[in-house]
Amino acid sequence: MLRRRVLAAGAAVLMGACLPAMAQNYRAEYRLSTVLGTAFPWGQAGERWAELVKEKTQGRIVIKLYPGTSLVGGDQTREFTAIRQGTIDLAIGSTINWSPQVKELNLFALPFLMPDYKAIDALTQGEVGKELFSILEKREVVPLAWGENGFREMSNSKKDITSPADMKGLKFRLVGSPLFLETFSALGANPTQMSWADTQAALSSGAVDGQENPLSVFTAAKLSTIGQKHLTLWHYVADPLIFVVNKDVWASWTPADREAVRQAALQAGKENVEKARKGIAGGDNEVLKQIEAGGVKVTSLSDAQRDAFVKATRPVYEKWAKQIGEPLVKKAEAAIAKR
Ligand code: X2X
Repeated sequence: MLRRRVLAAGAAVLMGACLPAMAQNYRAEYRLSTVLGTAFPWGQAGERWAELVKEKTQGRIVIKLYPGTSLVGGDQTREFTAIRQGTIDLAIGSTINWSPQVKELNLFALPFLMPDYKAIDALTQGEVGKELFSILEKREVVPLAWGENGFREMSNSKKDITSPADMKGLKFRLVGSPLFLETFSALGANPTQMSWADTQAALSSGAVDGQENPLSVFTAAKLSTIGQKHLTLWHYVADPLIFVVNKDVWASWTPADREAVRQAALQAGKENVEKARKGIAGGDNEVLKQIEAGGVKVTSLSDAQRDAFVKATRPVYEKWAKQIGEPLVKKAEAAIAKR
């Protein structure tokens, strides 16, 4: 009897010692970085992840959304470094913005690698996706799930574009790694690198003529109202999003809470992909109709027209396949061929 009481008291002391210690490791709030805000599927994914985490951890983990990559002053290509350094606790980032630090993520920006949505899925949901996650783990972030920004279509304020020759001399705003600049240079355009934070003003003032972004971004950012009246659907690249957590933050959580955060990311990612494709994919043209209603001339390319863009950018593809790593690129090409 006495022994049992001593044991019970001992257990109570132990629990008393452990519980506050565990709670102390948890911060009142964790900072989640995204480029786009809640008017866009990307920012909505951030909101949803936070909501699901709160629900699944019974409020133990509270996440605050920082859109506009505001934790790095809007400089989206510095986001990955800030996650590693702990200025950012969690992020949903585009492969484009992290590719300056993680060269393998340039894979998705190889021009015309992915012809359709099935091709994106064949990469993110297959062996290539796993390999990229293990590369990210080696770079000391914890990758949890894939989302999607989308196929990036080209718009400009000057003219309809049906061939690389039409792009000659047009000034395009681009972001990310030199691969983008080289692709647009190969097409004869005049590319300039700029963060999203500066892009709308640059388009409005005419400092740049064009840009490339998914249709969901084109509509939510109302680019047709700032002169972007010519849109070419060329599906040249697509950028998936990746849900990650800083590794020290991850280690500070209990295994059960880590699993809750992972499941929340997987669910928010799945919903995000559906949202990013809504009105765009699978014969549903709602978004395109909306864009045309805004006075935008939408140009689709014939196979022959598209081939001219493929051919012009092929040397860039081949050069960058080597930089990314031929085995990974070959694996991606094989997964797409088998889709
Ligand atoms: O800056 C862009 O173009 C955007 C919003 O699509 C990305 O962050 C890659």
